[in-house]
Amino acid sequence: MAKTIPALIGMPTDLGASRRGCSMGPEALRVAGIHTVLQRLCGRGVDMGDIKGPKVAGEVYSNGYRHFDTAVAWFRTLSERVYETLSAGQCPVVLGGDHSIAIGSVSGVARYCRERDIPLTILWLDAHADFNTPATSPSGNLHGMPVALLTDPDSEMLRTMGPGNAAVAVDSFQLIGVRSIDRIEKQAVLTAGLEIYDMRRIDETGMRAVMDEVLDKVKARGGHLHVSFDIDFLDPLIAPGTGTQVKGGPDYREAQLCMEMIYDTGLFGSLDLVEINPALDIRNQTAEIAVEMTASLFGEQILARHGGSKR
Ligand code: HAR
Ligand code: MN
Ligand code: MN
Ligand code: MN
Repeated sequence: MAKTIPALIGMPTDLGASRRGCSMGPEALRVAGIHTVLQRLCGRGVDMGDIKGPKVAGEVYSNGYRHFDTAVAWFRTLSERVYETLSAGQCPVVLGGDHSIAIGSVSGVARYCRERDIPLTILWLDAHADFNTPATSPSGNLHGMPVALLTDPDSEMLRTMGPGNAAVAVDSFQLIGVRSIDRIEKQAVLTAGLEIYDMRRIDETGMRAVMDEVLDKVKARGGHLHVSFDIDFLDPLIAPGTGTQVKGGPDYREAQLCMEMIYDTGLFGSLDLVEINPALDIRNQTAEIAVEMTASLFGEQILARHGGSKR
């Protein structure tokens, strides 16, 4: 899918997070030049503009969720847009927004793959496991729940989003960079058998060995690779513009290697860029780093390797 046409889809919402501001993420990424970079690397690219959805008025809690009804409307639209984009042979690049929007994007990708019998792997790059449920969440915030809600066969969220939005198998997910899990969430992760490459693992063996192991599994499976990139994956020293910083993440080169190795598989086909909060950033540096990481995912290389791209 590497030669595909990237299609930017803005999701300007922060209803899944406590701290407001990542609704400005799509514009910050555009200002940082994401469109120009992708056009340079892919020859062309389209900007489909921003999805529109309901604004949140005050705090609305129901059944352990904050803003369930509002979220459903946004996610349903995104799921359809991502599905249509893939069906048109393009590569959706979803500009968040908080990480709950991945419920919409992954759901759309999963529908596309399911209908065509294409195996799907989701690389979840994140400081957090995002495996809370309304029952376990300390906050009710949807951005702490997407992996759990996407993998639950009885998911109230997916059901309410409508037909086509079915649960994704737990073993489709590979989490990388995790270093913050809530107490009950940790138990749930173990019970579910979710595959997590935490920071200690990266420290012990290095990013290269971790990515070799993960990507060997991805290549054996084949099919479609979706990358859900939560910017808090990165060390906050290089990416401070995010609402839930956690110390001790991958540094610039570790993260770039991760992206370069993903590109090399030739299976990468859709992307979320989430949790960039311009209200907390310094001169848009976090959005700029996100664009630099995205460039590597789309094949930018220091020097051509493996007889591959000279871009
Ligand atoms: N685990 C906490 C919660 O569920 C914090 C989750 C923060 N999530 C994100 N996305 N920033 O990874 O509330
Ligand atoms: Mn996340
Ligand atoms: Mn996170
Ligand atoms: Mn390190």
